[in-house]
Amino acid sequence: MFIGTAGSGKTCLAAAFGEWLEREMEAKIAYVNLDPGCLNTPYKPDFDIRSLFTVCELMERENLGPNGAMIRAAELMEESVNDIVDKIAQLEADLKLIDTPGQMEIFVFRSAGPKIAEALRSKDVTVTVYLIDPLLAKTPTGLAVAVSLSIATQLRLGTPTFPILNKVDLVKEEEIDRLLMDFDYLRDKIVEEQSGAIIDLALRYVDTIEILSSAVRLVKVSAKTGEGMDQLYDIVRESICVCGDLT
Ligand SMILES: Nc1nc2c(ncn2[C@@H]2O[C@H](COP(=O)(O)OP(=O)(O)OP(=O)(O)O)[C@@H](O)[C@H]2O)c(=O)[nH]1
Ligand SMILES: [Mg+2]
Repeated sequence: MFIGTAGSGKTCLAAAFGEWLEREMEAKIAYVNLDPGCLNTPYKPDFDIRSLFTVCELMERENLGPNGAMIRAAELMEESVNDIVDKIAQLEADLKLIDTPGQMEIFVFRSAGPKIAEALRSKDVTVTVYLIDPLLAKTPTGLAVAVSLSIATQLRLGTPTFPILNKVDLVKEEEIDRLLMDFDYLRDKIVEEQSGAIIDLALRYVDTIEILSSAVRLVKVSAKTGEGMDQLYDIVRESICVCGDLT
């Protein structure tokens, strides 16, 4: 499952990773679109939530604004969890790539996401890839918040969750690498960035993230250049091997 803040690149990464797996690994891939708000997808969905309802339809039928319709869509998703997960389970593929709604709070922080994740886990090994968008994590504190959202996602969905740095073609790599891998360096940079009492809060925030983060290597990917797809495959494959069978 690909999770991330709005515009973090979930849809493009699902498409790029799927194409890479089909080409390099000769894997059979099933694409699942769980975003009822999107108009087009760069992949051809094998299951599409839009076959059940779309945000546009809900706006018209129930006279709702875009956010109200997204929330209504999340309620409908929750009501149809068993149906949705049965359809995903029936897809025959080596890997199923699940693209999730644009705004992660609709999926992760409401009941639909946790219920879908629980039902998926009961049927198959399920792994979450959490996309950190470098455009949202430009400051050291912003980066700390981005990492903590990945931890919150793991807590909500209950699946093994891997934070990855997306859109790596846009970033000056060394700095962000070091900030993400070296918590002391992150603390130093936060002290430089912030002033006053907020420094103390930010430092304690980083302490908590450090305790809660599992020490994994940082995977950096770009849907645009194809960089890092092999490393993404490695972490997904390793977690599948740990959690269950790789068949
Ligand atoms: N430079 C660069 N841009 C990217 C990359 N991946 C996605 N984008 C751009 O980021 C924007 C959002 O990409 P999407 O894949 O639609 O992101 P999303 O998370 O599915 O977005 P929503 O579902 O609308 O929230 C688009 O303009 C993409 O072209 C990448 O690896 N590099
Ligand atoms: Mg999307």
